[in-house]
Amino acid sequence: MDKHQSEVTNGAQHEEPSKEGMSRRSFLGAGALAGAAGAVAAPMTAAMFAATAKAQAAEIKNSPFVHPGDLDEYYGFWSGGHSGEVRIMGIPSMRELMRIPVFNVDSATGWGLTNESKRIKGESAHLLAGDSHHPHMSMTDGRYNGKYVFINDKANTRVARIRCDVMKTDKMITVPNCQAIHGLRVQKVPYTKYVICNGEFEVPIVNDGKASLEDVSQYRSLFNVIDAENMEVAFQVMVDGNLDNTDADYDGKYFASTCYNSEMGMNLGEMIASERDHVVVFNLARCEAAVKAGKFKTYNGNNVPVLDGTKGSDLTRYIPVPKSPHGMNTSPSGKYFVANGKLSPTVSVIAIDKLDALFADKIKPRDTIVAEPELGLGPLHTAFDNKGNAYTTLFLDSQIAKWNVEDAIRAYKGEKVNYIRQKLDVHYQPGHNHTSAGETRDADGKWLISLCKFSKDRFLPVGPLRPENDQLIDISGDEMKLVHDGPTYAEPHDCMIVHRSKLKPKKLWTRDDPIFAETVEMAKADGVNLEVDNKVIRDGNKVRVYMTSIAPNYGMTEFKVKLGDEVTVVVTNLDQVEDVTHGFCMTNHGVQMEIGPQATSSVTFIADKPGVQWYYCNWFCHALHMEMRGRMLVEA
Ligand code: CUK
Ligand code: CUA
Repeated sequence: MDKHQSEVTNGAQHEEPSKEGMSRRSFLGAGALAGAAGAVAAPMTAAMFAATAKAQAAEIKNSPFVHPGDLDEYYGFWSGGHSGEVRIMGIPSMRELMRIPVFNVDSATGWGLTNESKRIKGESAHLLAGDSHHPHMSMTDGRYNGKYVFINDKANTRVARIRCDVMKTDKMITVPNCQAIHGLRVQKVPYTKYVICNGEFEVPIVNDGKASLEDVSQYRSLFNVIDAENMEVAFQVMVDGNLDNTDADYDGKYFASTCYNSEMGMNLGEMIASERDHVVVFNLARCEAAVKAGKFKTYNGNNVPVLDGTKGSDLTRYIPVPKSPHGMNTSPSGKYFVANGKLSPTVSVIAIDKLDALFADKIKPRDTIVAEPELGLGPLHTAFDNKGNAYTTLFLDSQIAKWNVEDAIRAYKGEKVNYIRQKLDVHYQPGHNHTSAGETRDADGKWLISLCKFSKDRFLPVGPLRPENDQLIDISGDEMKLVHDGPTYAEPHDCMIVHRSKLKPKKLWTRDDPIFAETVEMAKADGVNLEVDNKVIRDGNKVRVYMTSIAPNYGMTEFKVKLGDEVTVVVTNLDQVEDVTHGFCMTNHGVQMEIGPQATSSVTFIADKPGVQWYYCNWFCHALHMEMRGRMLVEA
């Protein structure tokens, strides 16, 4: 137990941390027996009291109940699906700690409205919607490093990055040459140099309006490799079929993506016609060498190298698996890629240590499959513990199947072993699931989240639109135990659970933060010292209003502009006090924003209404928060 972890637990446990490997059930069992003996026979001895206290401590440790004032042991990062955001959860309490607007517009923080957020959104600043699916944290040597969380936007073919020191989106790109970025993961080893993601929908590779709806021979789906630090597409790999989900190995050599619709059908009937689809494995070293050697083409007027990874290429291998696989998950042992069957009741286990031989053409693609356990109906995604077990969501059965990977491999060889350990009902129709640190070497086998698409009868009815249900499952014992139902709004697809020791978010902004560096530069050019000045700068019909804020005052409580001016208000929050966030809202102009302590934020609007317009602070900051306001006079 590390220091951080012991801080999280309760007082009783500080004296007697339960030992790793000692199951909760056996612990509880011993305590319960001691208690029962005490009740029927002689008064409890000191030893019995101690045993009971121990049992209670063990109970508390695995309880999802986090007492008021206590902190969670894990951060959870949840995608917000077609709400376009990312949410931070506390695990195991399942308390929602924060929302990070990404592809959506956020009225509270001004994300999508402020100049800083528009700069980050770049060419897609005009887009106000998104569909976020897969949040994944950067890693070093196969372990979360607390630096970034990456997330895809299926709706608008984008990838964004969240900076974990401030928990704000700091980069966003639109990926060219493809449509609908879906599966996204990170390179795990040696570190996250690349973010990998799939362009799901196949489109004409030159999509200039000259392609037809009938001839689909030039339609392609692309695998995208993005430089994680500068957030530029390093290269793309063209494949056959369309790509779905993806994951990386623990050797820094291979990426694997599931591929459904290998028939390249354009409607449902055509898409599910063939009995087999495939997993595409990408050879990173060969891809990088091909880019270096200039063995690529460019399309659609951009300069992103596109490699040919279609069948027969030496950059890829196609491993046939039962039809329409969906989730792709690497076991934390680093030994296996698991492709989840979706339309097949099986998952396909690919031995990563056989891939060298596959790429050397010494074995056939199917020779890499070492197990294909039958788990139930609609397997979508698989998570792992640290004891060799896997947990697969069964969408149609509304269950999670716990199975043992090595036993499934033995069964595939013909041995009579039961690899299924347990099936647990979840409520209802689970998509993704995720275990604590389960996509890293730190998988700890404590918690499992099941992201259920339907809640049906689990909560008070709230009209035709119902919440989804994120269920928390204790997997620390031999049996999975459902411990919490958590309603969520549209639509967490995926999540990940990070031990709190991995993250050290800032309490205040630093004045030189790159997120508002351009605004600081603009002030400098205007001769404004943001730390002290409250000034109006006129530049033709553009007006820049610089003001400071310290609770409960704006540094400027009135200013004048002319009707039709383009007004940029820049607020610098000089408060040095944690948690004192101010806001700026210009009434009747549709603009508002958050200004965190020591941050600078700006927003631009047209002064299109003559007369007096009040502006006010919309983040509650002080007993005199209501009084924190001022007037803009728009002269006709
Ligand atoms: S996908 Cu949603 S359930 Cu976008 Cu990861 Cu599988
Ligand atoms: Cu400042 Cu409310």
